[in-house]
This record gives sequence, C-alpha cells and structure tokens, in this order.
Amino acid sequence: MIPAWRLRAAFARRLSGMYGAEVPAYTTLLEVAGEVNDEVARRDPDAGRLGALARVTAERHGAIRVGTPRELRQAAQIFAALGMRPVGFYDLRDAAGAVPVVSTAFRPVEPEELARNPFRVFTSLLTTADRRFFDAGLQSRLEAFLDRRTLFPPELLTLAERAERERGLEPDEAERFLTLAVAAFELSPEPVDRAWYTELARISAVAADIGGVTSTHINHLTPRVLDIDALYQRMADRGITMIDEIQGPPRWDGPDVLLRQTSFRALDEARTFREPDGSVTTGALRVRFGEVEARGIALSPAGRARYDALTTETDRRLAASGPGGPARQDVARALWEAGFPRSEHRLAAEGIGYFTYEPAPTRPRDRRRPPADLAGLLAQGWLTAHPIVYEDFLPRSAAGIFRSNLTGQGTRDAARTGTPYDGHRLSEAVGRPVHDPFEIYAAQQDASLRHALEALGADDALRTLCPS
Ligand code: OOG
Ligand code: NI
Repeated sequence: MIPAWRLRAAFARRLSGMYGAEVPAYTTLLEVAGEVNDEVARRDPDAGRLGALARVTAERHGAIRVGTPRELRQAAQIFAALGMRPVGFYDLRDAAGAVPVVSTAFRPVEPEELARNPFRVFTSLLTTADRRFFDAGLQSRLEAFLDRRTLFPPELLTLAERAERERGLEPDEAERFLTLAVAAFELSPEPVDRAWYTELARISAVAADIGGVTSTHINHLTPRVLDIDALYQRMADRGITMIDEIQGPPRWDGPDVLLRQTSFRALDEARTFREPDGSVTTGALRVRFGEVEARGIALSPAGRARYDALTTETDRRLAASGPGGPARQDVARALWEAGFPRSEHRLAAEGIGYFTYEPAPTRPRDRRRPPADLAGLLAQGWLTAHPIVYEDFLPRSAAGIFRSNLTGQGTRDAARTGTPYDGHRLSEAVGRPVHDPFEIYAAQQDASLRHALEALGADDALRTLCPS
C-alpha cells in the first residue's frame, strides 16, 4: 500500500517534471533556486530552522482555477487522496485589479505530514453569479458551458475516493491514479473557441482562462528558496525578467515572517483556435508563469494585524512621496525597523508569532519557581521556542501575482454589489470544512506549551497560559 504522503510527494514530483518539460523558464528557476539553497545551507548553520533542507528542496506550491462548485468538489476529492485539505479563505474580488474568484489552498495540516512533503495547491473558484463582472445573460451561458465540460475523468475520481477511504493505494492503482491526475492538470491541445474566449477576456483574463476553455491546468508551480533577494538578482542575470517587486514583507535583519514571493510573467505559448468561420488556426496565449517564494514564521492574528498596518502605512508613504520617490522595500524596511519585533524571542513573548515550546535543556536548577508569563519563562531560561513555519498565502500577494499576469484591466461594474462569500459559503461549495489557518497554528502551539509546562511542573503558568 502506498500511503497518502507518498502519493502526494510523487504527484508533486511528476507535476514538476511535466511543467519543466513544457515551461523552460521554470527549469531555470529550479536550477537557480537549488544553487541559492545550497549556498545558504553552506554559509548559515541555522539554514534548517524553518524546515529541513530536504523538505525545502522538494517544496512546491501550484495553482489551479475551476469554474463551478462541482469542479471544486472534484478537485477537493483528488487532493484528499493526497492528504491535502482546504485551508484558508481568500477573496480576490475586491483587491486592486480585482479578479472574479474566491480561493482556498489545499495542503497537509498535521506537522508530521508537512515535514514529509508540504505540497499545496492554491485553488480558485470563478464567481459566475457576481454581477460586478457578469450580467445575467453571460452568467447563464457561462454556467451552461461549464456544466457541459468534464475536467476530471470518472476513473480518476473513483481512484481518489478509494485512496481517501483506504488512506493509500496499491502500487498499480497508484500508478494509474498519478498518471490520470497529472494529465488532468496539463495544458490541453484542444482548440480554443476564439469568439467565446475573447468575449470572456473582455471581462477578465482570469474568467477567460477558467471559463473560456474545456479543461483546467496548473498555471504556475513555485519552489521555495532560502534567499529570495539573491535569487531575484540571479534570474535577472540569466535574462529572465521577474515582476517589479518581491511581494510581502521587506528584507530586513529581523526575523523572516509570513511569505515573500516574486514571479516571472506568463510567456507566449502556441495554441490552436477555432475561428468563428469554423477554421482552425494557430496563435498564442499567455497562461502559464513561474513564481518563487521564501517562507517565514507564522503570525498570530495580532501579528497579522501589525503586518497589515505596516503594509498600509508603506502604501500611504509611497503615495505621498509620488513617482521618483524611494523604493517600496526601503520605505517598508524603515517602518519595520521601528514597528516590528526584531527578534524571535520578542515575537514569541509578545504573542506576535507562533512557536512550539519545549522545556529548556539547561533550565534553572535552583529552587526558584517558574514564572507565570511567557516572557519570563523565556528570559529566565525555562522554555525554548522553535518557530512554526507559515504554510499559507497572503491575499494581497496573491492578487499581485494574478495582476502581474493579466493583459488588460478587464471590466468590473463597481456600482453593483458582489455576491457575498466567506469561508462558510466556500465550505459549502467544496463540500468539506475549510480550515482556519490561525486555528491550526494555535492548536499546535498550545499543545506544545501545555506539554512543556506540565513537564516543568509550572502550575501557575499552566493556569494563566493554558486555561482549558
Ligand atoms: C493564483 C495566484 C495566487 C500565490 O502564490 O499567492 C498564488 C493564480 O494565479 O491562480 O498562487
Ligand atoms: Ni503562487
């Protein structure tokens, strides 16, 4: 029996092989990411602090987009076979350069599963009922088109159900499952209906990418790198233009938190089109791109609020200084130096970041009793804190990644109201609970803290820090 995590690791590997064969710039990205990771591992004895090098080297995320709740449920079934569950709700319809989708990310949830292989897939659902984008007539033609297509063959879904039920597959079934699953995310050679695709592209390139064709595809695959600034420079040296900025927190000498990402734009790929007169022609579409990311420490809601406030203040200062002013990174760095905890220790003590806790190996041996607050427990050497890696995404960065790959602004009627969507409604669409990422990190942190305090016999701290 091949367990879910081996299926997941094999799926990520095969998808990466397929993508590299079809998108050469992705192969360059992997080479450069590998070089940079090896260099960081050689120079920095702490390189493995946010994930063992073996995990980081194999680590990827991908992204897909689907059109209907039915398709989303089927995708969820395939990911369930791989031990991946929906986590987080992202609404990208309101961000600058809005796109008509709501999203979640399928990923492993348990720490041991993440350590084995953390493969995740950012998955977006087209919001066909959103009147800001689609009028009633277009909505019904779009939904009719989507209802007629089959993204995932029945055999694939049957194998996925079995894999989920039995927590794995026999080797020959696993082979069949993986072959079908990778094929379902390849770019289809099927001719694209020119008139239909163009009609949707006038509204949004994302709407056309999802609803203008009869299949789905992985639109990017993202390796993880330990020094994203070095990678950015080296890609430029190799002649591959990345988007203007690295998204997310600035580079600074405090702790790495959340997620920093950058991408190269989608490149022209030859496609066949069916023209309105019925003839088949060749042309090009830009739908697949490449991205790379550096991951940092997961932040608590308080930490996230601090991050959001710093981002807003960075925007405000940049807007105030106008064109030709300082670079975003420099403005952000100055603000971070003044307004964000500069050490892991302070991130933990202030409840800004998530950590797992253990009794310190060299804790005080005198008769002192452990204090009842986290700052004291850390400062006096009772506990050690190990950072929990951020395993999720950032809506603003995601919108930036979408936007950088759109041609044209599209059209959106801001005067109309959108269909309300939240994590709960998305759970109904997926047919499975969409997990709250904060709850996952907090549960891991709290369990480790309780365990550590019990081992120390720190009763006062247990009562204040772990009330049950
Ligand atoms: C997904 C974009 C979001 C990320 O890393 O934030 C994303 C898409 O383009 O479909 O992958
Ligand atoms: Ni991405």
